[in-house]
Amino acid sequence: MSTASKTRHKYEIVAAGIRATIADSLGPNDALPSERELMEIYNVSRMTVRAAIARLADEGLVYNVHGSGTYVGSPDLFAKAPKLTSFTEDMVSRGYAPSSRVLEVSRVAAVAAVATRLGLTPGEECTKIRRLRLADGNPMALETVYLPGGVLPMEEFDAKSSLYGQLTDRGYEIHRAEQEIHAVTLDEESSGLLAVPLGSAALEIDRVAADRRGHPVEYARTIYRGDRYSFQMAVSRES
Ligand code: 16G
Repeated sequence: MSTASKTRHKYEIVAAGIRATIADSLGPNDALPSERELMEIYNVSRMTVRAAIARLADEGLVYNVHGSGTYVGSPDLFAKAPKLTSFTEDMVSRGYAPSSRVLEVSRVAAVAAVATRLGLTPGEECTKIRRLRLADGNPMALETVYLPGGVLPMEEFDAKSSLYGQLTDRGYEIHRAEQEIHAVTLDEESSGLLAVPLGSAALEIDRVAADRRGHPVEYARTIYRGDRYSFQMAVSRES
């Protein structure tokens, strides 16, 4: 095992321990034990403690006050920290029952824009999936997804169930993503599918998602109805 992976393993254990302490005995804005105390409790170096706290701060679970220490975040802020979710998870957390109408599942040659994002050579095979996603039976989003052919051949995709669930089962669990959000107006086809008037405003989120090894696994363009969907995120001056 390399030194880097050993360190990662340790800080994850410390982060899990601190998470459990917070859940059991600390409330919003309570101070965490000092760095030195955490080093003693977990018998680890200062670097490992700092890595564990940085991880928890990324999750929004704790925040640092310069020169003072680390404190437990408020649940409100924590709940709004953006999470990488699938449509299924996102809808369930908003209290809707998710479902899908499959529009297209095909094998296509990657055009340049898709190839660049997925780290493929233009012309390489990928799987294209278009689905109308519904919440409580009403149209919510229109997804166009591209996956490298080797990750999920079209014949093996069950379009009615969660894509992210199937990627996890195949060893390509989505771990992180880069997203760009912008406004669009809906053309005739997309407004018809989303059941809103032609030219309605909508929110497009473009996502390139990678697995734990950092390999791009998905390029997706998801268009959400502007009248039904909003995207919340917590922002902070902490670096
Ligand atoms: C969301 C994702 C999309 C992903 C899909 C998987 C955004 C902006 N897009 O629509 O990238 O392919 O979920 O959902 O969140 P599933 O696992 O429910 O099929």
